[in-house]
Amino acid sequence: MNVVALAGGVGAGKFLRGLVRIVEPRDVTAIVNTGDDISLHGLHISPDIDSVMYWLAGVADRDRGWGRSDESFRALDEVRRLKGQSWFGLGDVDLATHLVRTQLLSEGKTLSEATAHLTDALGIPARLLPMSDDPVPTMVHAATEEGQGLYMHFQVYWVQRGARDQVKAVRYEGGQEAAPAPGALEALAGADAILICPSNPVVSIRPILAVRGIREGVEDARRGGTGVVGVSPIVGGAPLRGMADRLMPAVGLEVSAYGAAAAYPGLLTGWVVDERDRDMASRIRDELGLRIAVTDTVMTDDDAAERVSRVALELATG
Ligand code: FO1
Repeated sequence: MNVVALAGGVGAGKFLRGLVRIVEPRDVTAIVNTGDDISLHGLHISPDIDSVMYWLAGVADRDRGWGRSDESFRALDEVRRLKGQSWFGLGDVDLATHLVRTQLLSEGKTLSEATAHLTDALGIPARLLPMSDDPVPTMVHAATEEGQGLYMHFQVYWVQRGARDQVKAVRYEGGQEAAPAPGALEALAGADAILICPSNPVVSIRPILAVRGIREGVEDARRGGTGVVGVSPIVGGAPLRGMADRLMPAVGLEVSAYGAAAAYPGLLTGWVVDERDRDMASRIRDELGLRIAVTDTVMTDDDAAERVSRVALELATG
C-alpha cells in the first residue's frame, strides 16, 4: 500500500514513527514543509525536514521537540561570545546536518537530493521529499505592540521575536512559481491513502498546498477515490505544541478541531479528532461532510503513534 503524508515538524515526526510500523516504510512518502527553511551562518537549515528525519531515525529530542537528543550548544555559545547571530538555537550535533546539506547544495545538488543523501545516511527507509526544491518562505505580516508594521520570515516572528507581534496575515512567498519536488505529484497520483499529519495548518500544511500543483494533486487523487484523512493538531481547543493558536485566528480559522479541518476545504474525506473534542465530531461531520474517527491522539510514545496512524489509515482506506 502506497501512503503519502503531508508533514510539518514534531507532530508529523511522531505520527510517521507510528505509520512506518503499520505500512512498509519504503511505501511511505512524506512531503515535508520547507516554508520554515532559513539561511544562517551561510548554512541551509530545514527545520521540518530535520525534525521528521530525526524522529524517524530515533535521534530526536523528545522534550525539546526540535533538534537532536544528547545535544550540546558549545558552538552557539561561542557564536554569542563573538557577537554573531545566536538567536536560533543550532546544536553542535545538529550543525553537522546543516554542514552536509549546505555542502551538497553548493555542489549543485537539489534540496531533494540533499535530503535523500541525509535520510540514506541516517538509515531511514521511508522517502522524504521537500515540498519543493525552490524556496517558498513563509512570511508573516504583523504589527508590534506600538503599532509598527513588520513583514518577516516565520522564524524571525517565532524564534527571534518570540511571537510577541500581532499577526495580520501569512504569505507563502513564491508558492505559485515553485515546482513541486520531483516525485511528489507522482506519489500523490499513485497513493492508496493521503494522510495529513497533526501539524500546524497555517505554517506547516498550507505552505505545502501552496506549491503549484500540490493542492490539485491531492484534489485529483481524492476525486479518483483516494481517501484523504487528517489528524487534528488541536486537542481540547489548543495545540499540543507550537503556535497554531496565534496563527489560526489571523487567517480566519477557529482554534478548534473543527477550525483545523476547515483549513482544507474540498480536500479531505475524513478527520481524526481527539476524544477530548468528541462533542465537536457531529459538527465537523455535518458542516464539512467528513467521515470522523475519535481517538486519543496524544502520541506519548510509539505505541500511541501507531494507534493514531492506524485509525487515520483505516478511515482513509475503509
Ligand atoms: N525553535 C525555537 O523555538 N527556538 C530555537 O532556537 C530553535 C532552533 C532550531 C534549530 C534547528 C531546528 O531544526 C529547529 C529549531 N527550532 C527552534 C524549531 C523551529 O523554529 C520551529 O519550531 C519549526 O520550524 C516549526 O515546525
